[in-house]
Amino acid sequence: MNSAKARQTWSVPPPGASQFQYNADFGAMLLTDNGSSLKFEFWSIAGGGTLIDQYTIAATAPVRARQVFYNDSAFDGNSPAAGALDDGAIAADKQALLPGATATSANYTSYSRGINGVIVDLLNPTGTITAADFAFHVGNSSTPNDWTAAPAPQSISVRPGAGDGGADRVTIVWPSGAIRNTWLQATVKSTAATGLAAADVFYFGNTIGETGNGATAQVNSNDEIAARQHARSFTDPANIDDPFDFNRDGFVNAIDQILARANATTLATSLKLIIPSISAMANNSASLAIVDAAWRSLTAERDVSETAPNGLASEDQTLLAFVQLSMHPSERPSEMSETRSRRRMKCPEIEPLTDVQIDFTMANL
Ligand SMILES: [Ca+2]
Ligand SMILES: [Ca+2]
Ligand SMILES: [Ca+2]
Repeated sequence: MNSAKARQTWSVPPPGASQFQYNADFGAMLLTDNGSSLKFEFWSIAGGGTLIDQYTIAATAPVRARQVFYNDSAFDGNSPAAGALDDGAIAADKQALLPGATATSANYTSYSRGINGVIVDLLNPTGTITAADFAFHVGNSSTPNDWTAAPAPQSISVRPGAGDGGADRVTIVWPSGAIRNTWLQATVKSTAATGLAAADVFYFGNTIGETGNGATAQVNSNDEIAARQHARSFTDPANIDDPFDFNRDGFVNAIDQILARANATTLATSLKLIIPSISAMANNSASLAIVDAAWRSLTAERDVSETAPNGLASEDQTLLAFVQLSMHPSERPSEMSETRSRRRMKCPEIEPLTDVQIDFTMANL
């Protein structure tokens, strides 16, 4: 990337060791990702490769997982209470919609009881988690600031260490049917108890009877017919990700057909494939702040004597780092997320890092 001044999007291999050459003439960068930290190494190419500088930042993303589960279904033993059995009812094929991303069928459920269970894994919370650490809103537009308060949860409970990577698993349960055919915005607040540097915002949707069969989330006769055509019974029960088992009882039968029919929508009333406003993304910027700090620290630590001999001190070098670093694998974008720090250097002085740009594109997984 010689003198690259335009935005570029790179594709990267899955998390693990990855290697990028950012400048054919002057250097290379090695990114080593071991899942909990990311090491930047800047190597010269001239002279056979010399390590010029390095910096390691820890992956501290305290929200390790955001999941929706089918509470009170066949998959948690038909128990409306929160507990360890709920882990088996997690909709593994669903992912939280993050601010700025476009909703797909992977972000909403078709569950007949609506959204009645959400799990958040919090790493090392700094206090006792209570309802006061969350906010919930419901709506069906891309402007969540206009949404209304969601029904209050029935319970919020914590299982220490039961979450991803040893995080505490926070289970939030609503009465069945209280939140349905809508989007839910969940906010994990920055509080003394959560220890989050900034609020963490995510979304799940629900539209009962939707099979995810079209370009929209409209529930119509096609969904009903699809349920009819994909029957499941005791002999070949439905898996948790079966798109036709709307009541998650493990069967696909007339009940599911009726659910689709009873919850039919028009295009106007259907669940919208929203793009929750990007402004909310600032709230998810804890990891970006780490990136920013890393770059600033790099500049602060580096001096001319280090850089000039190895050729890095040419003007308008563009260094790229990637936002993989402080993000948990489950939320790493499949498409490139890019952090770019443009460092203007003029020997023998290095100008302050004044134009840090963070180009952050969340893609749906
Ligand atoms: Ca349960
Ligand atoms: Ca449909
Ligand atoms: Ca069923």
